[in-house]
Amino acid sequence: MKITDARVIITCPGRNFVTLRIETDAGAWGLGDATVNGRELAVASYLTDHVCPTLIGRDPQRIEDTWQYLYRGAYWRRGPITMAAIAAVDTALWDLKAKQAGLPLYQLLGGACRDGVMVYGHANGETIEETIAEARRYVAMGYRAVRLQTGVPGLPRAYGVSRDKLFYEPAHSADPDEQLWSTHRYLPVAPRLFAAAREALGWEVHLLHDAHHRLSPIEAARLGRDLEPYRLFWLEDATPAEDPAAFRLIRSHTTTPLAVGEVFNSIHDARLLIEERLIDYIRATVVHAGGITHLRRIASMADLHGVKTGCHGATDLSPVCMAAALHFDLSIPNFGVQEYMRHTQETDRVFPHAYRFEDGYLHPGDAPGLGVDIDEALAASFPYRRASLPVTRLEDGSMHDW
Ligand code: CS2
Ligand code: MG
Repeated sequence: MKITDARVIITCPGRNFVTLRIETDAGAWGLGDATVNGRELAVASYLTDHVCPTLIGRDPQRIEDTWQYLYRGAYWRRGPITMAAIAAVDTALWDLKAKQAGLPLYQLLGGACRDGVMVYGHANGETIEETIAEARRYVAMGYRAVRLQTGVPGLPRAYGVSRDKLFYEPAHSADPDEQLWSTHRYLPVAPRLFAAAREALGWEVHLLHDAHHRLSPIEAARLGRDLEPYRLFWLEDATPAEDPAAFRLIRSHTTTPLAVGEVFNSIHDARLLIEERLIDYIRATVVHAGGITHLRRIASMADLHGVKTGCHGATDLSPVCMAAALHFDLSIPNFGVQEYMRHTQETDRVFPHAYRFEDGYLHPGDAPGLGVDIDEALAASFPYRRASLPVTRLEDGSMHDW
């Protein structure tokens, strides 16, 4: 079997998505997600200009060899753009192989380890009351885990607190929107939110929170301690993810479980955190961490050290990535939870998919391959729109993480 075509499809059904489609002389084809929020065209060019020409004529069945060829062969290893491009090829090849076998991908990955994939939804509100009302809606829909984010008085439009309900899109303007941050204002609010949430929602539902890399290590340690009485499932991205040693300090002060890694693209980003057991959940996901082949390696290393997975699943990860993550989640022993932000109806129409939500769990379905298609004619009716993630300044106008 030979690859005869590899092309990039860019579409914006509410937000931008970059998808790679690989075709073969045997008629089998596969899809891979290559979306990097706010930097979509860089990955599209990396694929179209540098990777796709080298794929033509290759045997699509050689998934590991192709991964090594693209990773080692480029000389410039790692990095979000490179790894998203490799991820797209890798995902498309797994999709193709599973379709050839007539099996849903999770069967090729060793079969199901569980009946379904527990997911968490997103409750956002300007006030604590509004956030809790949203969380109630998720619990009523059957969710067993909910992430809670609330507005901070004095900080208009805090990052990660969506005004939209059910959907959430931080990249909302062509040029970066400038937002304000003050940890001093935020720190007392989060424990109040979770005290009220436990009071209103009880203790059965899992509660999660994301600090979006905004705290210093000692502030994160304080927040972790203050949240201990409310037994969070996790506190995510407490400090900037490029400084793993900061987690030694946080870990030594708090028993609140810690999650990090949605911005990781390589096993090397996660190594110290996992080997020293500084985190409880690793957030790396298929598209941003080198595809299924590389993510399996990260998950195996995590399993050795008692760390579970919690794949990133925001709306900027396309249904192709979501499906790939679900097949992966179903098949690994150390799965923890999967983030699930719903896509818009337009996105779901462009990417018809077999995965389904039931009783707080997602299941990838039993269609051969990933179980996701792309309606190319419809995709073409939603042309690319430049969109950037916001930039954050402190109250004195300076730029620092905290
Ligand atoms: C967030 C993301 O889902 C999360 O946990 O941190 O929404 C993140 O802000 C976006 O995916 C960035 O593209
Ligand atoms: Mg996050």
